[in-house]
Amino acid sequence: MLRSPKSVLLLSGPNLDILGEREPEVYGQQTLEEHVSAARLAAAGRGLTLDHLQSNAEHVLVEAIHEARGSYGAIIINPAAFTHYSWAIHDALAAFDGPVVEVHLSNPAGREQWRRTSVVSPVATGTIAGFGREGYRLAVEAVAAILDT
Ligand code: CA2
Repeated sequence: MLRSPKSVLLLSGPNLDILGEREPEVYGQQTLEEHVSAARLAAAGRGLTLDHLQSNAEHVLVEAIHEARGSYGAIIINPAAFTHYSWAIHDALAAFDGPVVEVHLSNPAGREQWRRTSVVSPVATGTIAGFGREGYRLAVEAVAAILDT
């Protein structure tokens, strides 16, 4: 596939597929599908196309990041629990040559100690965290702003 600077790959890590079913006080009541729809709407409004992949498997996300090289203009990723320890995702993102926006529904910096480390942040252009249902839309706005400059 030829690289399209106006295309965004949205990646969702483990357990995000069961969002909305438990811990609504932490993650909200929206399902992942609803967050993805909000992201797609925001992308369309900014003239971007958006593809989404959710996986509970680290290697699937790593391979998707590899394949994004040369085909997507930007990556938005909620690595979920992989945020805190996946050096494989860190290394894959480091090899991607466009903007990378890390997004979290909750604010991990205000939660348990083990969530306060992100191994993804050092290779992200920036992070959006703690804005709940607004987070995915804000991540798309951030990407659009960066791709416009
Ligand atoms: O706040 C976020 O978006 C997180 O990336 C969500 C992850 C968590 O491990 C990160 O520290 C922060 C959790 C993903 C979903 O976990 C669920 C747990 C219970 C019920 C439904 C989903």
